[in-house]
Amino acid sequence: DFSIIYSKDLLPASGGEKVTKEFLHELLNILLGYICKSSRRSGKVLDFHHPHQLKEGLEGFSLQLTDKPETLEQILVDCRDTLKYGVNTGHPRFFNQLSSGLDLIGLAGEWLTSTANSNMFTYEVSPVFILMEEVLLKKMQGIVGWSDDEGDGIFCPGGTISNLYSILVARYYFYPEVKTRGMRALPQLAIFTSEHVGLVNLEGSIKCQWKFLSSIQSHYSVKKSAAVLGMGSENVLMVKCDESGKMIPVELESSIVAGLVPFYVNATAGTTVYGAFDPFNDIADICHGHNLWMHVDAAWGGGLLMSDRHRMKLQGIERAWSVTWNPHKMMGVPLQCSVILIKKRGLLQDCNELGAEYLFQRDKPYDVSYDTGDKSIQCGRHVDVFKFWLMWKAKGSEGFGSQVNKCLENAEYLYDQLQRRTGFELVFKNKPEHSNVCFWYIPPTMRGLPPGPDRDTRLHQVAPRIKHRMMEQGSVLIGYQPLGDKVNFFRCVFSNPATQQEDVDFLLDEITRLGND
Ligand code: ABU
Repeated sequence: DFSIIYSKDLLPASGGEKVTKEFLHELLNILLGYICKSSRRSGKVLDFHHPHQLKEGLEGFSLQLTDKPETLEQILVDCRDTLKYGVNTGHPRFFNQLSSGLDLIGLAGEWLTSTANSNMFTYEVSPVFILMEEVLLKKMQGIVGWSDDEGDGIFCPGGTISNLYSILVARYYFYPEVKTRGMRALPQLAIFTSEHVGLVNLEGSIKCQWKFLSSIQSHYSVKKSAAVLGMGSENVLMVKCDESGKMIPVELESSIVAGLVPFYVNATAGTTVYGAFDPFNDIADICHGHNLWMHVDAAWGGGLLMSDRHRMKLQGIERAWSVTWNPHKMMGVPLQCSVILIKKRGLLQDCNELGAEYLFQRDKPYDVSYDTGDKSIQCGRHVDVFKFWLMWKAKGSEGFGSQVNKCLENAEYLYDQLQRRTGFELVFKNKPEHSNVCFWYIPPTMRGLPPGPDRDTRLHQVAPRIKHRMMEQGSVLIGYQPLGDKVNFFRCVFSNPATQQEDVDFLLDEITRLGND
């Protein structure tokens, strides 16, 4: 009876072992119930409530904190409710984000990680996890195509931070004095990235034809990093892309000659919206010719390196000086799990090391090069490595490869269906390279309208309206956005191995049903 038991009765309270086990068993039952339901197609993807409704409290679920402790009975109810009002990102019909699914080995890894409750800064407190990090980083560097005597890296919190590391280290490589003297010691530097990755204020730079013409912002991490690092977001220069979202090398070449003091180019493996892969070899040639740091943001596309069928899309990535790769996206590792790989050894440490003596003493009784925490810009660092290591053990590299292949097969199936069904239009005609499929739904009343501003104005409102209805019904979830001169369109992405072709059919049926005006 948990109604008279409180957290103080759990371990380490004396005699608390029995009640601790009972409490955790009860919690486990809640989690298992949720896990089993999460992949059932009959269940909802979400039970949407507005912020004010959740804040006001629903059916006894209150977010407010009290001075007096609650009973464990209430704590268990709170756990159940938290899951109930959240979004089931493991549902086979959750297509909203690049990271989705619920890998059970990964989940087991996350549970173990929380149980160990350790910190990644030193070997002394995380001996096993530190060595696992080394094993995984080496493995990933090998897969990228770097030789055994090159490669360094660190796990960090998300792709944006991984990209930030790459700019930080690149800047240090060319201008090591920045570490002590700051930006005043440097010329005005320019960073280059594709317009599908940066963020363009179209009001300023491209003529607006329609009022809804959007910023091109597939992913904003490069601009954000430039702002955080004191380099200025305006010094990130956008390189034009072709129709399918790939950076055009000659455009890069011409922006470089025109610009400030160039030092860094971000190429992308799998842009956020289109899933495009830049031409890495061409970009590497240009970087080599101008002595520029070449980074590949493979946060989303890195997973394709695991597939024999698809890894050629990343040809040339081995020539990059740094690579971002998020196993929490295409490889299905539970959030969060992101890596920055740096080709030249020692740079990461030199760039970030401050040698705090309360952590990184040099006279410890072991090889202190394993105190890798000073490579990081953080102090405390979560253990993101174990769940990934455990999944790799459980699937092998081959298992990840099959998982990726399956997701891309689903994307191809959707691409084919969109061309067969009435009322759907592809945003770009080419077969998708990644698992992103971008399309419009044209409601019956709009079919036959001539192209032009009036049609665009109406079409711009279609995807948000359908998504609104989708959220209310909770049957399926997919994202939408405008991009450049393209009005709001749906982006479907596949990264959940639980998704089957029947879910793709369901998605299209549901859009048709909800989009009927
Ligand atoms: N890091 C980009 C994530 C965006 C998305 O899931 O759609």
